[in-house]
Amino acid sequence: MKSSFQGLRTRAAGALAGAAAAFWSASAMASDLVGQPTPGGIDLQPGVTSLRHDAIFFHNVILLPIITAITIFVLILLAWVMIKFNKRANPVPAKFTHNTTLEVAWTLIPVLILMVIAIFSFRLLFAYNDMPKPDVTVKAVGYQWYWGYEYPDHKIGEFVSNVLPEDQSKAEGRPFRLAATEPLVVPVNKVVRVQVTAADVIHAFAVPAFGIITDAVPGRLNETWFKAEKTGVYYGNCRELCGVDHAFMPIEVRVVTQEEFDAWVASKGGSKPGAAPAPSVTSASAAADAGQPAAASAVNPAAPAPATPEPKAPASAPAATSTPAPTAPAAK
Ligand SMILES: [Cu+2]
Repeated sequence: MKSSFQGLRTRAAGALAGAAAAFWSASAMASDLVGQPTPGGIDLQPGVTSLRHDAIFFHNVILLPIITAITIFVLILLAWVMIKFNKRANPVPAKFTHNTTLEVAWTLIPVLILMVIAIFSFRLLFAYNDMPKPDVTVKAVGYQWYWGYEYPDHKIGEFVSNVLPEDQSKAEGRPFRLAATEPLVVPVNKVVRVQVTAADVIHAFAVPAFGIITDAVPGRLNETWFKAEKTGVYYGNCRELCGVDHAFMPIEVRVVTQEEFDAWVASKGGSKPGAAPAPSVTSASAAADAGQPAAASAVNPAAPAPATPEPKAPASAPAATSTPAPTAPAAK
């Protein structure tokens, strides 16, 4: 699926990619920032995952030329009608009401266009859905108004990621409202599964450079994935209007080498998946957030299914929180 997309991409690059795509991207490409928006930039933010490349291809090479061609065609038709068939140029209008050839054409041609779009669209949709075996699982919980991150397989309990204050952002030369106090750290060229949920209202986890956006819904565990090709810092935001500080819950993802990632995991008190279970702080910290996060901690035990059984979590979760937590009993 992916290879056919790539093959098409290279073939189309020579022929089709010209015109619209080149026009749009050339103007902004020279100075495009990777992983964050470019001031005054047009075109989509460049990406570092294969899905993002496919999505950009779909937009720039398939959709944009089709939309442009249809718009120009309709514009020409309108102009033709206005000039040729106005009252002065054509005082006696024709009386016919049907034209079979024309009617068949204006039914069939749009159907064919939609079918072409659907082929590419569904391919992309399936590619998004086909998550390879994940190497790293992270859980992102949306709160009003910050993110909580957790690495269930690495036994790293939930930690809070807030917006980096403006003065601090300036001092450190990092983009305000994109930089976060605690980044999400992931290894490069590894499949990262992101499980997304929320504890209060609906949020959405979006990182344009990875081409992902997933709703964070209380009581639901959504899932998406990415595999970053390059190390670097990639920014995203909450993408669902969630209250007054919606604009202040950025997502900062640091893609690092495996060694750096292992060091970071160790610095967070985590362990490699499959290693002896470290004293788990997962359920304790989730419960310590008190009140509303109950939904998030209730969802937790069922889904991630860590390699080592963790009897403590299901046992302590219902005790610590006031909700009955119906999903708790033994995962798998
Ligand atoms: Cu929001």
